[in-house]
Amino acid sequence: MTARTALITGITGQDGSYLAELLVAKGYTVHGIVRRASTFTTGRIEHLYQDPHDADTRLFLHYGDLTDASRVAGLLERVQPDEVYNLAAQSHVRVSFDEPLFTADTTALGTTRLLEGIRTTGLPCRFYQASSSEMFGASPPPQHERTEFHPRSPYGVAKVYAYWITRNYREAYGLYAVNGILFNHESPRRGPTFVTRKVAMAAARIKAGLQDTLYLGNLEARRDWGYAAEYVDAMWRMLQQDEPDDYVVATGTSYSVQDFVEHCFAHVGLDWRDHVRFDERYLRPAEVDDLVGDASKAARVLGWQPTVLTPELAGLMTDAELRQLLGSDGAAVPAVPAPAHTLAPR
Ligand code: NAP
Ligand code: F7E
Repeated sequence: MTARTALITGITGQDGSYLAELLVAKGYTVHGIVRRASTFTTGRIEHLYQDPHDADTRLFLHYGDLTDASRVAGLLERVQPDEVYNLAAQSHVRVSFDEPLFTADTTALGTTRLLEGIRTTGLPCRFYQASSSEMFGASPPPQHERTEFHPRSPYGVAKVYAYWITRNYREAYGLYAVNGILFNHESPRRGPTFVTRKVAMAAARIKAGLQDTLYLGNLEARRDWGYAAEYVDAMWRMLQQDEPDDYVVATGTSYSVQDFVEHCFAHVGLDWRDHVRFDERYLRPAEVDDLVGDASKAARVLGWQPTVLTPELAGLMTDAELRQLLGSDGAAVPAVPAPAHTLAPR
């Protein structure tokens, strides 16, 4: 056990919640930055939350936004973290085509605001940047740490900027700053408009008789899908090395969107062809066709290995949705709200 302090941006997101769990379990005091909204956005970390008045509280939340440089610097000064994990981003690729400037401000410049805050306050902390396989874009697989970047979306471009500013602060100022280049990782906590969660939710809802049709875009794109709960461990390992470096984190396997759909529907005894329909609104102006990561460096240096591969992931995500829908006696619970993607077409 350790008495270290971590600051997590994006703590309310999928990865932020798993990372907060991991660090609290390791004995860290964890501080998270939360955007102010008119409703609570802390659902994914509710189980970790303790009254800040309790003497043994080790999770603290602070309002803040990566677009606000003075707030970011002020929080760094106040929290005095040993480790900073920058997970905050406008992380949806399709949305980044609609909101390229907001995506750049948060996902690219937000990283510089944090790094500048660390540099100007002189904090001796370690910095993790959530880089993405989307940076490889059109470069053919398998992709590894030396593969050329060819991003295909404003999101991918913003992540390339964030990758290089992280390396630049390492080279220019000697900061301990690393890039984790993570391939797609999913879980029951995945946002409902990403394809895996959207499919798992629909398969369960169709099985429960609450929905009949699922509209999707490109079924041919291939992704290297791993399990988010395992990937946050790789983030932590990167900050425990003697020297800062960059690492690809992936399973090394590739499946198409159609494969994922088939797995989820077959898992609940359905034929996907009876329910899935095409809708062009889910296509992107430019697509990333084929991502397969080579994570041999992470295995060799960090001792990190994935254990959950895509077929198992599809099963566990679909099971989680079914558990949400079905009562303990197996009866369908009728008052389940419609999934977000039916409200906001994304
Ligand atoms: P996510 O679920 O979309 O979470 C994103 C987090 O960023 C949320 O907590 C969100 O807050 C916060 N955020 C967004 N804009 C912000 C801003 N301007 N200021 C402060 N916070 C802001 O993403 P994720 O899947 O956990 O991914 C974590 C990170 O890894 C992201 O940077 C993502 O781009 C990157 N990444 C993800 C994957 C993947 O497959 N999941 C792969 C490679 C890289 P709200 O809750 O208020 O929206
Ligand atoms: O799309 C296709 C879509 O939105 C996967 C983010 O975490 O991983 C994620 O980005 C594929 C694409 O994830 C639908 O065209 C078909 O080819 O689940 P996604 P993503 O774009 O790979 C990377 C590594 C990140 O860093 C990002 O932050 O699925 N697809 N039909 C669809 N996608 C969506 N969302 N919805 C559909 O209806």
